[in-house]
Amino acid sequence: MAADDGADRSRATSAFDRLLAGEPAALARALSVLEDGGPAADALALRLRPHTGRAFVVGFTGPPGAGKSTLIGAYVAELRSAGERVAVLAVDPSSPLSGGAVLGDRLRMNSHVSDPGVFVRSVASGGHLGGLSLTIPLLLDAVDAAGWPIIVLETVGAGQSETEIVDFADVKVVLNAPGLGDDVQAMKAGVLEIADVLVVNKSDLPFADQTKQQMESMLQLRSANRPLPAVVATSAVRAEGISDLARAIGACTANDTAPELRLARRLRGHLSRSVEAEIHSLLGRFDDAYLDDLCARVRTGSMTMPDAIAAVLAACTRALPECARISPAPPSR
Ligand SMILES: Nc1nc2c(ncn2[C@@H]2O[C@H](COP(=O)(O)OP(=O)(O)OP(=O)(O)O)[C@@H](O)[C@H]2O)c(=O)[nH]1
Ligand SMILES: [Mg+2]
Repeated sequence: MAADDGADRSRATSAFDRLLAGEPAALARALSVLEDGGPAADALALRLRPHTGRAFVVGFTGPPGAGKSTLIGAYVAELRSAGERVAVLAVDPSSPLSGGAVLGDRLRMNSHVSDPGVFVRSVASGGHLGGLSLTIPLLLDAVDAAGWPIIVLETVGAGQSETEIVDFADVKVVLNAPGLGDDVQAMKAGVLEIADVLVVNKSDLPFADQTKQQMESMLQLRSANRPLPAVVATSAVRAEGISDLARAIGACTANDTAPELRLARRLRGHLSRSVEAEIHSLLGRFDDAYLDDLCARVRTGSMTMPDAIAAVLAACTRALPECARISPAPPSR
């Protein structure tokens, strides 16, 4: 699929054409190539690029167990009843890929497994070359190129993931639910800051109203330069509040920018994530003695911290693209 590099050029071309024509099996294979990384992934990503920029990405994030998968299942059903085709990429922290009903069950999307208007893919969060945040945008490109107009992205709201969603989702839906430990207090301020739609799921449970009130009062802390997100109560298991959710998401999509600007934002996220990852990996190859020396200079006042940072960045730049161990001469005193 990925190779233009000789072995079977005509088969590779037709597999790519089948991907562009929206054949699910061709898309599934392309996603595996991208997940595996390496030159085949790079070549495929390059071929996909001209075919991207149409899809709208709706990201769902929130703490483990808040009901993201169940709610996405209900949201997908709502979209289907409106005649929309939708793809789902779910980042699964626990297990590797599997297909068909098992996957549908784990993602709580059993009813959609046999629906040709729905494409569901679980993305294992472990074992990616370059980290998940470097893989997601490529996977989105493939699904986009395959002609899916709406892509729902599920990530667990822990660690880096909620910021991943900022970079790659056009609408950010942030969930919480009553009974998850510290409830809203446990939500990081950053998550509230990024939300376009806030959801209190499990509205059938006791204390859901309090959770919603807490969320609404937390919003006072949000910086004033962004419009307040809609706060929606849902019960994913009872399919209640789902049309409110779809309406709130739809309102965001109506206000959003042109497709080329959405794609530019996604590429920008990919670029900054990749640069961060590159610098992080280069930093790990510096001689400790060199870094210690810089810190000693900062401590004694013979160098400012901004100058030390500039020295490290300059050394990183010199090291690219070679992967030699970085041990630059110490800066002159
Ligand atoms: N009472 C109630 N339970 C719900 C609701 N939505 C989901 N659940 C239950 O909550 C549990 C977790 O649901 P999931 O949809 O797997 O939650 P998730 O956020 O996707 O979980 P992770 O992907 O593991 O982070 C399941 O047992 C669901 O049946 C709801 O609206 N009400
Ligand atoms: Mg889930």
